[in-house]
Amino acid sequence: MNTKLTVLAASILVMGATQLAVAADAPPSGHPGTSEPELRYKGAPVPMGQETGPDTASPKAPPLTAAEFNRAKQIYFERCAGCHGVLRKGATGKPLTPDITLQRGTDYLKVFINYGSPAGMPNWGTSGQLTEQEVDMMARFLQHEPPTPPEFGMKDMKASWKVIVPPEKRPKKKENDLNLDNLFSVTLRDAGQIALIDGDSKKIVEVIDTGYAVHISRMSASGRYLYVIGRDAQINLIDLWMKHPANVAVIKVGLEARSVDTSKYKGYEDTYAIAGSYWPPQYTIMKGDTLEPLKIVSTRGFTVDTQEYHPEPRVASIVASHFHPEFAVNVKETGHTLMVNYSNLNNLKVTDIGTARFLHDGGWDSTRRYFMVAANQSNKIAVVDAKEDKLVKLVDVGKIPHPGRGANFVDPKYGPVWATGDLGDDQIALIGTDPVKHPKNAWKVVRMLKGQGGGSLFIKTHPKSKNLWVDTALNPDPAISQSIAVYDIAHIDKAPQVIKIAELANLGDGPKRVVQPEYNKAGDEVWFSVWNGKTQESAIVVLDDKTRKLKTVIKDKRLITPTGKFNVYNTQHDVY
Ligand code: DHE
Repeated sequence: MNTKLTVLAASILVMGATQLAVAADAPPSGHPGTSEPELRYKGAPVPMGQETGPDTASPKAPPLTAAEFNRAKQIYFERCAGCHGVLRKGATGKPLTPDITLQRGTDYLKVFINYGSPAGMPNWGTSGQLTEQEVDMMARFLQHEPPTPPEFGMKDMKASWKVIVPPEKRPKKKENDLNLDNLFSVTLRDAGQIALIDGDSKKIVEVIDTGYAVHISRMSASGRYLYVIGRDAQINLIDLWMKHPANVAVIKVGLEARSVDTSKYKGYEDTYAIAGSYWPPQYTIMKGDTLEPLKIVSTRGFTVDTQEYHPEPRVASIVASHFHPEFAVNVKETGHTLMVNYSNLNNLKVTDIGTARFLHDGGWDSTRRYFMVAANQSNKIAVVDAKEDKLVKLVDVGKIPHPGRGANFVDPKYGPVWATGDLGDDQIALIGTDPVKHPKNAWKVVRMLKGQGGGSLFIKTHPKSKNLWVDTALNPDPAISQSIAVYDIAHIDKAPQVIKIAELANLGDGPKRVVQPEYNKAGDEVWFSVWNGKTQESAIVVLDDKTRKLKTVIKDKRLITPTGKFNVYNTQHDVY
């Protein structure tokens, strides 16, 4: 391991010992002006702590000892960088660069850190999360030049890249009896693992080590390869054809990341993988079957509206187009959706579509032509036409939309719609998606449903289902975060039924957040994670979609902090 990676590994160990701010059992913010779901969600730690360049004390700033500098840096990455940016140039939170902080001075900064602000800054001091000494130390630290984490280029990627089983040594055909179409890859977030669960028997087939605070899984076009990304920007490539599916390649594409996908256009099935990083701000195209890094592209640039330079616009969701050999790469802070054409990597063609700032998650409409992506802090959904490669519309929705990949169904009155729930309020927006047969409704909010409350993360249905499921995993009220709302699509304007999912799991203590509905391949079962703290028991609850009655509870001591669940067939074919 080279020095940089050794330092990184050490910093990850440090982070591993710290409880994540956004973990299921994170303490509430306690600040009246700050919505708790928002804080739980976005104020997450950056897994890099010590992995920064040399510390430079600024002569004009109040003094800090080396030990204080190190501790302050750690606290900054754990608690502040998620909102204020790694470089402190501002992201969803305000910029905190020395030109601003020096003018404010220590006392002013201390008040802010202590009491928070109605604009969303938590009260780190009065909530007891930082001691008086720590508040004072942070106020002084913020007046020094921000320590900058290193870049991560081809040399670093190659040093981290390992092909565990080369393609020629892999099976020529499927060597296990698994019904791969109905296999689920389940994120075991705080264990840094995924569990492969057989959707037919509901048994755990394998538990596989992945990156730190593992985040999402995506499937190759053929359904053979599973790609898993951790927050530490580690990608694990798992071959589902092996007798015992296992890692066949691994790489790190940066210091922090969230998204991965694979080429799905005809003729390019399984050819390329792509991952977007939060730090450094870049995306990397890799060989699909080995993860060999081929091309790295920076996303630094200008905001779409005010056209100001942003030094660290993070890469949020990425999806693979079905209309062109392209990936849609969403650059968060600047608000650009990049259609990256992978047919010629040396002469890379990128169509830069200006959408809206703070792009986050999203999914296709039912025709897979229009990509619907949440610009979350802008309270908008951007509709991108992947055939014509252009912005169709920015649709105003509720506060902080968070669709996951969203839900497609046919509204009894308005025709085909795609839906999102919100983190910041109790609304669920239904947006018309059929410009041909329902042109009047297209790209408009045709209905706003009322949900259980804010803190919604994921919404789901299936083409064969008559139900629409909406979670409220981050709502501060346990009665709401532990249950799910289900709407009858045929009577979509009727109040939803509320099902107490966590209660069905019959677990011990803990937050037991009910998160991310996911269907099986047949579309007749829906799975929910009951996400508990790392040392508490969690479970997956499976309901019969038609009767809405309990089918099974999956419990196993290896099911540590299950969150996202990815059915192979539905993920491979973008069914949602
Ligand atoms: Fe996620 C998707 C980023 C916290 C569970 N999350 C995404 C995507 C992004 C993102 C950009 C879209 C990826 C894509 O489609 O290519 N998530 C972030 C964050 O920046 C954030 C707010 C804070 C952080 O530090 O990571 C964050 N995410 C969480 C969680 O705390 C969740 C609830 C639990 C967990 O496992 O960590 C969580 N995110 C998920 C899931 C998806 C996701 C399950 C995929 C949903 C899907 O159906 O595709």
